[in-house]
Amino acid sequence: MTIYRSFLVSPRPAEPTVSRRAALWFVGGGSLLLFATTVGRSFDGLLRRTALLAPHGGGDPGSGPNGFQINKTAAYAGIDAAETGEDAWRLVVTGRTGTVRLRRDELLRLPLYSAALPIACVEGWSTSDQWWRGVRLRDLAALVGYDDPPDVFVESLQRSGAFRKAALRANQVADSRSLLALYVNGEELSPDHGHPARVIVPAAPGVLNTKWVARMTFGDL
Ligand SMILES: Nc1nc2c(c(=O)[nH]1)N[C@H]1C(S)=C(S)[C@@H](COP(=O)(O)O)O[C@H]1N2
Ligand SMILES: [Mo]
Repeated sequence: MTIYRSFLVSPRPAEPTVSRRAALWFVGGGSLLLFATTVGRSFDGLLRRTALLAPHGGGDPGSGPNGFQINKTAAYAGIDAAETGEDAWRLVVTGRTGTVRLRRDELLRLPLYSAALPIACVEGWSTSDQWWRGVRLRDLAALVGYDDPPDVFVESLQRSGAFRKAALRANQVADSRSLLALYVNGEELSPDHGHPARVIVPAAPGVLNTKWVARMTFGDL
């Protein structure tokens, strides 16, 4: 930081502003960073090869539907294609002013926004940024009576398992990057990534990014 600053504020740019020692430190720091990245990557590779921790998207980081790995497949979660289809699926949103049931095509008529966000699973893997597109969580809160977003309790079509539900804090709902995503990387969400709709929020463990969302209940939890 200080090195950068001394570059920026240097009154006489022609003069060398980085001492030899600082330059060495800088280069050293650079290769350390490179080293750390490489170690991280091969560590990642090891994790991917161990059956227990490996994401189920395949052997390499970018594989899986929509171009990135998956945690639990739709089949594993017991998601039936019949309940995710246009005719059957409704998003049930509840809040201060009551309950709203939205078809997918109705959701798509709300303002859609994009956010580049990764999925970071506590099991030890994460994706690079993926390009999500969907409805802002705070807009869904507004639909049921909140100008100031409260917490939300999100439930999946998935009937059992610890990951079928998640609670998000008011500040996570308020973040303009927090979406109920309908698309990722320019495509429809694939079944395994949570079709027809899934949560994506910034800077949170992957487990909060509930897939196959069926119900959202706003209100302080
Ligand atoms: N309904 C449901 N949502 C879920 C899960 C799940 O098992 N069921 N797994 C969570 C976990 S632990 C992670 S890391 C992410 C993984 O998302 P992905 O499979 O699309 O990569 O989804 C989250 N959402
Ligand atoms: Mo996860």
